[in-house]
Formats: sequence, structure tokens, C-alpha cells
Amino acid sequence: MPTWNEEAIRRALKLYFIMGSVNCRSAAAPAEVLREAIRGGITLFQYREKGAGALTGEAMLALGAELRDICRASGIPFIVNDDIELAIALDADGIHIGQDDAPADEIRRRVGEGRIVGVSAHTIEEARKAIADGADYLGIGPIYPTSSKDDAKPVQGTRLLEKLAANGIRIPLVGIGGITTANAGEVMRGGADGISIISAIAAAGSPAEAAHELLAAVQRP
Ligand code: 3NM
Repeated sequence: MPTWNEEAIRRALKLYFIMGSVNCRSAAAPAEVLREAIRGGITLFQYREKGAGALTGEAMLALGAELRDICRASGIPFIVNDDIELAIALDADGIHIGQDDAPADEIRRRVGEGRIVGVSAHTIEEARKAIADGADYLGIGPIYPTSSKDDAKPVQGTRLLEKLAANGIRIPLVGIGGITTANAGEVMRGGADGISIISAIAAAGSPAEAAHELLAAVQRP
């Protein structure tokens, strides 16, 4: 397993694609969407099998293994959302947790050293706590309105990103929630190292083209 220093994580966050089977257009197979997204230039992938109709048990594990193998073949780090057992079973490169999960230090102990631990933070207090607990990066959102998360917190624009920078907080940061090619530049200018995307890639007519355009927007903020 590669070692993840801060700069490697910052680079990987640039275009962070998140997907589960429910996020894909009805006819599109998740594996094909992921392959296309990789072709378009994503730099990191998170398997997030959540929401109404999500797979469970063996089917969730099997899809995860398929998506992990696609990532491995292309050198894209593979992160699992929330589920410690699944992250270990899939030998994921990392895990992403929310505020309802155990603290980052406990999660790291349980998944083992060498894996990336990312934490969602919605306030500066949550960010400080996650950093103290040893998070490798923070997901900051929702920046814009999103329909991909039922229990999303109130939209906050780039305010928290700017506040973190103003307070000298330099942990790798990725913006999330409603990000598109039209607003990606604003997120980067707000201080993010990258953007996390579900629907603007997973539900796009061409995930490859969508990813390609998003990457261009991130590279030229
Ligand atoms: N977490 P889309 S917003 C998974 O605010 C997730 O922490 C959020 O999906 C947070 O790119 C979100 O389709 C959904 O808006 C992002």
C-alpha cells in the first residue's frame, strides 16, 4: 500500500468522484460509469452505496470489489464511505466518515495504519476536532444545494472554506455539494484543493466528458 503524505492527498483530491449504484442513470452500469469517469480524468474515487434501493450484503461487497479492481488497474485510489468492515474487506486505500461516526483516531486504529481517513465537517469546530483526531483531509459542504444527500446540512457556499484559510488551517480540503463546471472555479478560489462530485458525473449523459470538463475547471480556477 502506498504511503499517503499530505501533498499526495492534496493532489488526489483534485477531482474526487463519489458513486454508488443508485447514483447512476437507470440504464448505466456503475462499472461503466466509473471507467468513463476515469477516462475523463478523475483523481480519486469513493464507493458510497447509500440511499433508497442501495445494495447490501454480498451484492454491495461484489460491486465494491468490481469498482476497486477498476480503480487499481488505473492507479486511482479507492475510498469506502463510512463502513469500516467493508473498507477492510475491500482492502480500500481509505475510508470517509461523517460526524455521526466514531472519531478519526478510533477509525484509523480499526482500519489499520496506512489508509487515508477523510472526515466531513460543516463547522470550524468540527474541522478542528477532526484535525485533532488525525484526519487526513476534510470534506466541506454542502457548498451548493444538492439532491444527492437526503440529510444534507444547510447550504453554506464557500464561507467555511474561507474561514478555515483565514484561521491558518492548512489540512487538505475538498468541497462537496452541488458542484458543477459552472461553480467549480469558485470552490477552488474559496480555498479548496479539489471538488467532490456525485451527480454532475454519475448522472451525466457522458461521464467521461463531464469529468474532463470538471478537471479543466479545477485546473483553471
Ligand atoms: N455529502 P452532488 S453533500 C455525499 O455536505 C454528500 O457533506 C455532502 O452530491 C456534505 O455532487 C453530498 O450530486 C452530496 O451534489 C454531493
